[in-house]
Amino acid sequence: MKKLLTLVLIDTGSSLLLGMKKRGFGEGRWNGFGGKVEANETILEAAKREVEEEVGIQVSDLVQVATLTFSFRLDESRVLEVHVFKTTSFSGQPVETEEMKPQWFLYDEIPYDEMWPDDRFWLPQVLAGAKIIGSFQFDAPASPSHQAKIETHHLEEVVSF
Ligand code: 6OG
Repeated sequence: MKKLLTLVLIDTGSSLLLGMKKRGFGEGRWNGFGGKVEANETILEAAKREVEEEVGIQVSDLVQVATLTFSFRLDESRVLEVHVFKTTSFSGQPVETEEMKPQWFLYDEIPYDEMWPDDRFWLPQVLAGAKIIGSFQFDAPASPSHQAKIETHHLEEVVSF
């Protein structure tokens, strides 16, 4: 079954707000903010809710910049469709929560070595203004003891979503 997820990039144009994931899927990696879309909400509502829950700020003017599909060879039941949004507008101050420890990174200091390995393929393009449809096949689901590796990937630039 395909799981729908959101990922929000809070981007000033020269730096990006990331959170260190403290627990659950992706623990120990820097990432944007997001999570599962619940049955009673739209993808956009889920994206805003997750940002507020994970880092305590309210975002508006979300623009979709990517749709990424992740599959895992050794766990074919897990397929993730992640809808990625970017925004420059938010209100409130980022705060650390039980899930995420936030930090601003200048574009050329983004810690790709401590992020999901797919990020270095699509994130620089998205920060440069591109819109991307991407798919990545990992060898296995990540666990703290296993660094998941990308086996194949495909990226396509689109004009709009
Ligand atoms: P929760 O499980 O905390 O949501 N996510 C990924 N992000 C990247 N860059 N690469 C991946 O490669 C990802 N898999 C999941 C989507 C998980 C959060 O992590 C993102 C969500 O924002 C496999 O509810």
